[in-house]
This record gives sequence, C-alpha cells and structure tokens, in this order.
Amino acid sequence: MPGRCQQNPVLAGSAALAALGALVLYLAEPSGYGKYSAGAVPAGAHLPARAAWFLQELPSFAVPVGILAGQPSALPGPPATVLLGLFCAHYFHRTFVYSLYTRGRPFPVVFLIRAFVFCMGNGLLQGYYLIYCAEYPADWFTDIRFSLGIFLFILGMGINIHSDYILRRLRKPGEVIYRIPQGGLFTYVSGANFLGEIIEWSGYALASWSLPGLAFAFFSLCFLGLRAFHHHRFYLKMFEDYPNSRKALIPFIF
Ligand code: NDX
Repeated sequence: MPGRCQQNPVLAGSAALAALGALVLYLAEPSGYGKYSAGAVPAGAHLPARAAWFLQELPSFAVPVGILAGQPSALPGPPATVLLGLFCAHYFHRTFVYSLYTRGRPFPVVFLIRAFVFCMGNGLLQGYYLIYCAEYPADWFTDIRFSLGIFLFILGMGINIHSDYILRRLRKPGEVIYRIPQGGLFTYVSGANFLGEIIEWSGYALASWSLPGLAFAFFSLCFLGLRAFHHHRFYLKMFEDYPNSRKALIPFIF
C-alpha cells in the first residue's frame, strides 16, 4: 500500500535508530543488565528475567501484527509479506520462547522501560515501512540481494538460537553463576549469540534493501558488537583458563 506511505517519519525513525547505535558506541559503557547489573540501579528495582524479556520484546511482535490486523485491505506485496513474516517470526521466538526459558538474573526495571520503548519504536518503524512503503520489482524473489539476504537471515537466526541455548544450559534452574561457554561458535568467539543476531539483521537489511532495515542492522552491530567486546573482557578477567585463541566477535580476527 505504498500510496499511504509517509516518507518523513520513516526517514526520521531510521535516522534516530542509527543515531542511537552511534550513541552506544560513543558512550562505550556496558549496558547495565545481565553481567553488568550489579550496582547499576537501586536495589529492588528489578523484575524476574522471564517477565522482563517477555514484556520488553512483546511490542516488536505485537506492533507490526497490530498494524497489519488494522488494515482495511489484504497483505502488502509478496516480498514485503515474506520480510514481515521473518521479522515477526524472530520476535515471536524472542517473546514467547526465549523469554519463557531464559535463566538470566533479574532485570533492572529502568532498563526494561527503555527496552520496551525501543522495541515499540523499532516494531513501528519496520512494520510501518513494510506494510505502507515497501515497493519491490516483480523479480525481487530471484534478485541476489533477496536470496542472499534471506539465506543470511536464516543462518544468523540458527546461530543465535543455538548459541542462546548453549548459554542457557550453562546453568541449572535457579543458578545465576557464570561458566565458560563451550561448543558451537563459542569455540571461536565470546559473543556467538551476538554474531548470529548481527548476521541475521544484516541479511534482513540486504533482503529488504531498505533504510529502516539498514538502520536496525547498524544499531545491532553497534550494540551487540560492543556487548561482545565487554563480555570477552569480563571472561578474560574472571577465568584464568579462558581459551586464549577465542576472539570477541569475529572468529580469528577480533
Ligand atoms: N533487547 C536489543 N542504552 C535489549 C534490551 C536492553 O532485543 O538505554 C536491544 C534487544 C536494551 C537494549 C535492547 C537497547 C539499549 C538499552 C538496553 C537497556 C539499556 C540500554 C535500552 C532493546 C540503553 C542507551 C543509554 C544507549 C540509550 O544473568 P545473565 O542475564 O547475565 O544470564 C545470561 C546468560 N549467560 C550466561 N549464563 C552462564 N554463563 C555465562 N557465561 C553466561 N553468559 C550469558 O545467557 C542471559 O540469560 C543469557 C544471554 O545473555 P547475553 O548477555 O549473552 O545476551 P543478552 O544481552 O541478554 O541478549 C539476549 C538475546 C541475544 O540473543 C541477543 O542477540 C538479543 O537478545 N539481543 C539483545 C539486545 C538487543 C538486540 C538483540 C538487538 O539489537 N538486535
């Protein structure tokens, strides 16, 4: 339904998302949840990880689905429908599967509120763009950008889910201690789950060939790349026997 597209909010939203990624790099501080939550906020202002991840990620799934449900007419064109389906599949898993199985430590409420706003904004930007603005040529399904992008998205999602599964199995229910992750891409990097997610959103950016997609891939690279670096530093400090050939984010390189 490109006729109903307002370009300015899409441009502004994409610019804001990319600017937030740049701000993350500029501040270069660990985000104060998980390994870095101790002392970050007043004691007590936390929610169990399962509830926190469910609540904060829900808008990324519910907002695009809500926009689509409010449409008077049918779905957008086929490529945009596929991309929207992949975006929603990712956030369906993050909201209804990842959240409900996580064994993470309690999550600071102040960061939950910020994450909720972030997910609402990003869900609105990606959903609005794909439903109202995206226009693709008839042969987009056979275009190398689409095929390679979808391949990367699925590969990245597989790596991300598998790596998060490895992390979850490092703890028994109720534990909040840290152990050295082993296996999968953790053999090569400390941020295997983050590498998967970065590959995933890079594939989405390529397949959607869109400014909102590019802005989200850039944000993910900044936020998760920095978090991988902080986790790597955390492990090197914490474990004397940490594998010294392991890199932070990119196997054999960085
Ligand atoms: N959620 C994206 N910044 C974030 C929520 C927090 O989806 O104000 C970004 C997302 C938000 C953030 C979001 C945006 C920026 C915010 C931030 C809060 C403050 C910040 C709003 C929205 C902000 C400024 C100032 C710039 C505006 O106890 P624990 O939790 O450490 O346990 C962990 C466990 N684990 C281990 N267990 C045993 N032994 C070990 N060695 C372990 N290592 C880890 O595994 C967790 O239970 C679990 C995973 O932990 P971790 O730290 O590896 O991943 P995590 O960061 O929790 O992410 C979980 C998944 C992962 O797949 C990741 O790829 C994905 O979510 N994710 C996360 C963040 C953003 C994002 C994806 C994206 O940008 N695409």
